Amino acid sequence: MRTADKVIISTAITGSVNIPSQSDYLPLSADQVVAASLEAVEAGSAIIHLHARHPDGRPAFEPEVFEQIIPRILEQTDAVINISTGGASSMTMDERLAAAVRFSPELASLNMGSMNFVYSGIADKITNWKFDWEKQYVLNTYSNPFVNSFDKIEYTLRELGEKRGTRFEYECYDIGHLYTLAYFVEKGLAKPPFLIQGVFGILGGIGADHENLTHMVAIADKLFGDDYSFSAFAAGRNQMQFGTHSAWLGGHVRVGLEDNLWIGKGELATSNAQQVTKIRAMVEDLGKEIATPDDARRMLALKGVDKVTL
Ligand code: KMH
Ligand code: ZN
Repeated sequence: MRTADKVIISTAITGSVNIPSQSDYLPLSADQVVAASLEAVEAGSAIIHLHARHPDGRPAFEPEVFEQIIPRILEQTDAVINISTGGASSMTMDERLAAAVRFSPELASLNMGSMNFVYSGIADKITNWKFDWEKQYVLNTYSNPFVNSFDKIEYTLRELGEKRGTRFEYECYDIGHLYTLAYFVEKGLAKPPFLIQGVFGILGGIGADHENLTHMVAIADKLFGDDYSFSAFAAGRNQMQFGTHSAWLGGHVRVGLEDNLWIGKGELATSNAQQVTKIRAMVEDLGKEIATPDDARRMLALKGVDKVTL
C-alpha cells in the first residue's frame, strides 16, 4: 500500500441504497445534496462521492439532475467530485454512466464485480412509508443481482478512463474483486496509482469482520505493491470502525449517509458533516493529518478540476 502522508476523507452524500422512509436527514433534492456536500467539505472532506435523486428520493441518472448539483458545489469549494457509476440496480449501464460521461469528473466509482447486493431487509423495519416506490425498490434486491460483468467494467474503463482521463474509486466488495482489478491492470486498461475502496458488510459481499480488511490489504499488497492507495468503509453501524482501521493501516476513509444513517447506537446522524467531524477527530487522534482536496489530487494523480466539463 502507498502509505498515506495525509488521510483523505471521502463523503458519500446520499447514494441509492438507503430510502427516505429510514431517515428525515437523507438528502434528496438537488438543494439538499448541494448543502450537504458544502457542509461535508467545510468539515474536512476532500472528496464528494455523488449520486442524485428526484425530489421524492427515487435514484436519478439524468445529467440534468446532476447539472443542478455539480457546478454549484464546484463554484463554492475546491472539492474533488467523484460521480457514481454504480447508480442504482434499477438502471441500465448507459444510464449509470450518463452523468460521468457528461461531466468527465476527476474521479468516478467503478464496481469490480457482479454480486448479490441485498437490502430488502429494510422493508421489515419500516412501518410508515413516505413514498410509493420505496417498498418494491428494496424488495427487488432479493431477486435482482448487481451486474458488473467484465464487459461493463471494460466499457467504463475505456469510456471514462481512456477517453476522458477520469480515475477510479475501485469498489471492491470481496477479495476476488482485487483479482479482477489485477486482470484489467494486466490488460493495460487500469492505470496506477489505484484507489481501492474496500466495501464491507453488504449482504452478498464480504462481511464487516476486521480480519477481512487485514486480508484484503495483504492480498492487495501482493498484487499491487505500492501502486495503490487504500480506503475502506463498512455499511451501517460499523462504518466508523472500518474507516479508523483503514487510517491506522495507512489508508483513507469514507463516511456519509449513503452507507450509514447513524452517528451512534440508536441515534440517527443529522448530517453528513456530523459523520465527517466524527471520523476526522478519530483520525487526528491517531496522530494523522487530514488531506485537503489538492492533497488528494496529488496523492491520487488526478487530472485537475479545470479538466472537468462544467
Ligand atoms: N453504497 C456503496 C455500498 C457506487 O456508487 O458505485 C456502493 C457504491 C456504488 O457506492
Ligand atoms: Zn455510491
